[in-house]
Amino acid sequence: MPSVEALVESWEGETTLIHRDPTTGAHIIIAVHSSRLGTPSGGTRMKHYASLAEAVHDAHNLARGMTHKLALAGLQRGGGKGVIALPTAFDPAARPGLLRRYGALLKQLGGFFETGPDVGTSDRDMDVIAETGAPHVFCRTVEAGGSCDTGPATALGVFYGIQAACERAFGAPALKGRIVLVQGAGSVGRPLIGHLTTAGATVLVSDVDEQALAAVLREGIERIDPEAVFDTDCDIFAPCALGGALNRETIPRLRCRAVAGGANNQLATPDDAERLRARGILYAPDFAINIGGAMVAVLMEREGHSRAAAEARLESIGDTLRRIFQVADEEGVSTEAAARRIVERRLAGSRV
Ligand code: PPY
Repeated sequence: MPSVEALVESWEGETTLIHRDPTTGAHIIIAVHSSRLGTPSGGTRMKHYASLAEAVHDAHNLARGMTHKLALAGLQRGGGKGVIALPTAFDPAARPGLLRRYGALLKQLGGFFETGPDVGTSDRDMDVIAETGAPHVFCRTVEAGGSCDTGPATALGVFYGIQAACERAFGAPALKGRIVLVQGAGSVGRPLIGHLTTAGATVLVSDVDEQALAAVLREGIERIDPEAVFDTDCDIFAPCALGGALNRETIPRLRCRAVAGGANNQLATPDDAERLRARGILYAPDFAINIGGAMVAVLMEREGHSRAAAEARLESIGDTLRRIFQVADEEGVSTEAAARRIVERRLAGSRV
């Protein structure tokens, strides 16, 4: 991993802000990738990292992803991401205080960056951050007046994306009889499995967390050993765990026709998009397919939509993917490159 200084020097985004919380020793990183289309927005990831550089690197990549996904979805917001890098042996009793100080920082920044939940934070955490950070906080609980956790909306958007990928790969969007392997049975994987089984798909699932797995296993759902995920025959592989699932080691092993899942940053490196293309595996770019959570939050909390109206917009994720597949064909590039080209054209045509 390069040094923090080297990461900050080489990043193409607008701002890297690093704040140390003296009470806990945690580092708060706010990475603003682009404010071109509007207020930089993105979830806050809270976890322990091996080093500050790892945390900054994650914040940079996730913030870039937010710019791409918001622009692709046609939402007038810029991309950013918050990372709270916890010290080793973090005392859970210190959590509310840390979240309130994070909220105070957001308030001080005055709308420079607005946040919502991500891995390691929930709608209840957003309530705590909003005590000091409102109005710059999305996805508070319904009781607190927010649009609540993003997992179910992200999952529904991924489901529409999987249908679009099926249509492209097999000529019809129907999932009946298709085999879908879901990697990760967390906040997105779990509701996604529900949509898939309702649509008649055969679902295979894997998770390193036995408890998460137990919560989704029922009749007809087959469990796959985490080690065997990349070697298992399926029609669609849906990565819904942490990033980096697709890399030079795993791509040659894949036995699917398409990859379409909810995780952020699925490709370990940009070259991995070409590796998938060379193998004839259709890839639904992560930042195109996993915008559902942020989309519903932005539409409900900033554009006055009802939940039903916001959820109806999730179907547009299928349209976006169809457009990406078309551009990839027409321009002879990977779907990832096609999606980036669409984003660049959007950003170039922006009002700034
Ligand atoms: C994401 O979609 O990856 C998020 O970070 C979630 C989010 C982003 C912006 C507003 C609300 C939720």
